[in-house]
Amino acid sequence: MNNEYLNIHPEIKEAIDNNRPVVALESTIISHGMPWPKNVETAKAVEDVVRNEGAIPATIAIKDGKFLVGLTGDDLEFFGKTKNIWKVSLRDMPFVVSNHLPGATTVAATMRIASMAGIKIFATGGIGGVHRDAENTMDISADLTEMSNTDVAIVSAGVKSILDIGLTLEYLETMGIPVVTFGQEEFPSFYSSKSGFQSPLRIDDVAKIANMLKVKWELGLKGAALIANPVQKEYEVDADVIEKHIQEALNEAALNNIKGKEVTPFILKTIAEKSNGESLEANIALIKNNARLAAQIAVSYHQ
Ligand code: PSU
Ligand code: MN
Repeated sequence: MNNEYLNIHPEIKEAIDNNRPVVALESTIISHGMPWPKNVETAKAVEDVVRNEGAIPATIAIKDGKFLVGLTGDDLEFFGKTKNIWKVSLRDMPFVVSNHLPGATTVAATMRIASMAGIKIFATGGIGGVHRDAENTMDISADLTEMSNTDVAIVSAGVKSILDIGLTLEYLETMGIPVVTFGQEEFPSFYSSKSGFQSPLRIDDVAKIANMLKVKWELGLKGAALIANPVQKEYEVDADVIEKHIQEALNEAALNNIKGKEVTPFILKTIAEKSNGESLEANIALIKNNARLAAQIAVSYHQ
């Protein structure tokens, strides 16, 4: 907590010190996951959702050599509007911090900073995972390895089908990460409540999820749990339509020789363009939905 690199907003610090519910939120989705101004509007709306459930939002980013836990409205504008914000996963952290560069944090980096600050629950849209063709590219997100390490629960809308969902679930199993779907048997695939994969666990009751987290960490079982929250029916995007956009986006990524950390943002952006904003509307709806569930879990966890 006395980490000199941590800059925790006083309201959040007070909540953490008094064991009150706080929900961490990431910033890569703001700088690299959505276009301006929807990104900033959404980031603010998501914070409001968390507050309305009785928890304190803690959006996390990197600026001026510090890990910011809690962003001001001006910070949100800055990270939403500025070009060339670094997308910071764990391997980028020392470079970005030591050079005082502005950085948006991925799930992996956000989890690590949340954990340093003492925050247990984190809401996002989609996590990174094992990419399609990973058997050739070795493209596996550091989000997964970080989840095996750091004691923060993540609420997401499942795993986006730009990834290989089956391999991602296998990897989560290997890493010992509990995967719970809220309210249904099937693991969701971000834009769709379906994926064709059975969820390893199903829990319909928020208090039971919070209790499972408590027990996991009391048992000394390190690492995250993934809470998959299916997108609401009215915002679902037809899986065949999304698949067509994904195929095209993957082809364009290959043609443009997109590699490494650029792959995920490139594919997300291309799908959003091709779907004429339909995928963006789903994205906004589901992240609010995840923030709501995460806040409810945090409230229950901190009772
Ligand atoms: N998937 C999404 N939306 C996102 C991301 C992934 O549906 O915004 C972002 C998250 O910040 C995630 C990161 O942590 O991409 C993963 O990037 P990579 O695949 O390069 O590890
Ligand atoms: Mn990758």
